[in-house]
Amino acid sequence: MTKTAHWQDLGRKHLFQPFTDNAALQRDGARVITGAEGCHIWDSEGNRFIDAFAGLWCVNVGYGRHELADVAARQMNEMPYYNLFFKTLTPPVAELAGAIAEITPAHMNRVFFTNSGSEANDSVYRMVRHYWQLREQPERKVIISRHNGYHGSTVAGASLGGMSPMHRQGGLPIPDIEHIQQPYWFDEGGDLSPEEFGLQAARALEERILALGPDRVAAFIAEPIQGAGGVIIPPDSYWPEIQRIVEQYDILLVVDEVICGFGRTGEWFGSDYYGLKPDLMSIAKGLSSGYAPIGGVVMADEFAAVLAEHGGDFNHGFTYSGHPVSAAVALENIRILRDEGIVTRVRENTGPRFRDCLRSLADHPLVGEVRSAGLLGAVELVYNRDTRERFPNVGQTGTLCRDLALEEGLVLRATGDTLLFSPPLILDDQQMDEIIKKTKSALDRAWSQLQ
Ligand code: PXG
Repeated sequence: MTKTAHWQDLGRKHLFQPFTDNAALQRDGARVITGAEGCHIWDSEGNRFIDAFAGLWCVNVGYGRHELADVAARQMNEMPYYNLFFKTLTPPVAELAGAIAEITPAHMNRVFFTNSGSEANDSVYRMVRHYWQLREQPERKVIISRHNGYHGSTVAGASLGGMSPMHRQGGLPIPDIEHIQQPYWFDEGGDLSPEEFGLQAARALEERILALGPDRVAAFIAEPIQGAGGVIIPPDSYWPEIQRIVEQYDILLVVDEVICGFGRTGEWFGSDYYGLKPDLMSIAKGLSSGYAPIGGVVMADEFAAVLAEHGGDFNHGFTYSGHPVSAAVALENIRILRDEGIVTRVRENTGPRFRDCLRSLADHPLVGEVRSAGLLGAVELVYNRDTRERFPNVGQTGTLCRDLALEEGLVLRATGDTLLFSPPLILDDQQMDEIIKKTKSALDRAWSQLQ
């Protein structure tokens, strides 16, 4: 048996894999990824791929950064574990909290650590309710979110998210979570201009607040740009109107920065990109560039003061909240992003260049729209370019293009008939050209197969 067959066999017998049809995997076997460097990964058969997806939207500084491995080893040798419970802390966690406060918006200076984005959003759920109890408005319980948003896989995370295939498994969402329209002009905008549609989608929030009664609504949670939902970049009219509405009704604004944070849009956070004033931000992924599991909830000063000064014991936390090894890795990762000017480079150089490169695909007969923000991008595949009509079996063309791209040596993601790009932020011009060239061949081959 080859090594690949051996690992696939073990996987078939003993693994149950996330977001995977495990029966199909029994037939097909998994791809075994064994190595990675910069923007590339290798499988166990020696095939090399350019990773236009940065793992799972997370390897912002690219693979193979020895500085990150070195700080992890140093921290493990020095002190592999201690916790933040019962009035203790560890140096890397304190340093990391300070570094996060420096790069987050000026009014946000405290962070609660978790191990993932899902745990961050579960923590948000509890913090928000705790906050309104302390403000003596316990009836403010409802959190409003959006259809097709993604906020994680835990019970609260999946409930806050608006993914119906997730809700169907396990009877979600839990009570007092409401979903409103997403600002997805390409699919849902009809004959409205993007600006008109953006306002309409934002006003769905106000309508829901009024329907529920403003004194029942605790918070609105959203990704600045929906990632897993399809890199949905809202029209320019959307976020200013949302900001107006949350302020008018005194609703907390929770910005899920798990994908948009740490330079993805060319700013440190999606909140900077759109000029938002969040009360809470969920962070994970790019915080450590995926090298170690860590996430968190960053709190506005006013919010943190209510919990800290009036809340007594905060009865919530994880054994690994602020794990020192993950914290040391995240701290070094932020240093790399800052000292190497990676975020600035995405804003001034690679982001605009990526937009131009994607535009070169816009005339393809399969393509209905291309869009990007920094190094987040999407290509919409359509049956009819003029009417934005999709192919009858939505998802088939996206999957076909994704599989053909893989044959070309390119990893990207398809959500329905939308191709998604989220490459490492260190991508150079030549690598960007390689991604575009391989995407174009995949589109050409898909087009000729569909004829
Ligand atoms: N919020 C957002 C915006 C995310 O994208 C989470 C929270 C949850 O983070 P954790 O660390 O618990 O996974 C995410 C994660 C996909 C895909 O198919 C995306 C995510 C996770 C799994 C699959 O694109 N995003």
